[in-house]
This record gives sequence, structure tokens and C-alpha cells, in this order.
Amino acid sequence: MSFKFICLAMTCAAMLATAAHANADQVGRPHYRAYEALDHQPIGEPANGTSATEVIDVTIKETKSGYMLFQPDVIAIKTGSVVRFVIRNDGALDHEFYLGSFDEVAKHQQWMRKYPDMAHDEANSVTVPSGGQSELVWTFSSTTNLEFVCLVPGHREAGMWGVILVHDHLTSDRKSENRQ
Ligand SMILES: [Cu+2]
Repeated sequence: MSFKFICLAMTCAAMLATAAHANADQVGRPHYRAYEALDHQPIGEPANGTSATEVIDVTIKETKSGYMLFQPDVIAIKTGSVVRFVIRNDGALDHEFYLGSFDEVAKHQQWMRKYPDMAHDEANSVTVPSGGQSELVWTFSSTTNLEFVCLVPGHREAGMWGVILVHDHLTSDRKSENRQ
């Protein structure tokens, strides 16, 4: 880590400290455990060992014309579900699967542009290496709309984002969502 980076991180940490929910954990990680903050839009919480009530397969693809895509990119989930996302990366590059509110994703994206090498170890995010597969288990306790995204700079712009609709009136039948 360079001195320049440390200075920048400290400046940003000082700015963050003005936020009511700032704490030491957030230094260098603007939205670290954001889902625990009181003023945060409820996106659910880590499953923490609760067994999944459903499994959703997501594939990451890179096209010849430069698009990077999640398939599917629209996912409907019934409120209260514990979902195991199984994310497979068929692309040549390493990618990320980050779950957040639209607001958080927008803020986080700005951070990633400043600090492209920033690693994520939040429970709402997982890296998916090229040719590999990763899993993320999440409890969708609130009825809301969320975004899932790859925060590697440029990747969202190339198409790597999707929407998760968490509603209480949806059935858990996902044949239509997983149609290839
Ligand atoms: Cu990516």
C-alpha cells in the first residue's frame, strides 16, 4: 500500500467519521457491513449458517463484442427466502457479485474508480475467479428491490448488473427465470 493511498484513505475516513454510523471497521471500506447500519435501506442479511430455502444459479459471460453479463439479470425472490446463489464465471476475467441497494452500489462504484484494487470481504459480496464458481447465501428478509453488480471498474458499464425483486406475493417457482 503506497503512502499516497494511505493519505487518501485517511482523508476519506475522516469524511466518513462524520456519518452517524461510522466506526473503526469502516476505514478504507465505505460500505463495510452497511446492511447493519440503522439508516441503511434494508437489503436483508447474511444467512449465517441458516440453510438455504432455494438455490439460484447465475452465470457470468463475456461476449466477443465486449459485453459482460450476468444471466439471468432479473431475479424474483419471495420475501423471507434464504437464497444460495451459485455464481459461475465463464469469462476470461475475474469478476465480482455484489449485492446492495441502488444507492449503495452507486456510492461504492465511485470508490472502486478511486481504488480499483480495493478488495471486498463483506458478506454481501463475493469474488468469482475466471473459470471458477463462488457461492453467496443471503436472507431476503425485507420486501424491496436490490441490485447485484460487478464493481470492478468498467464492468457495470459493460453490462454487469441485474435487479433482484423481493416481494411477498411471488411464488418460489423459478423455471421462467432460469430459462436458457
Ligand atoms: Cu466484472
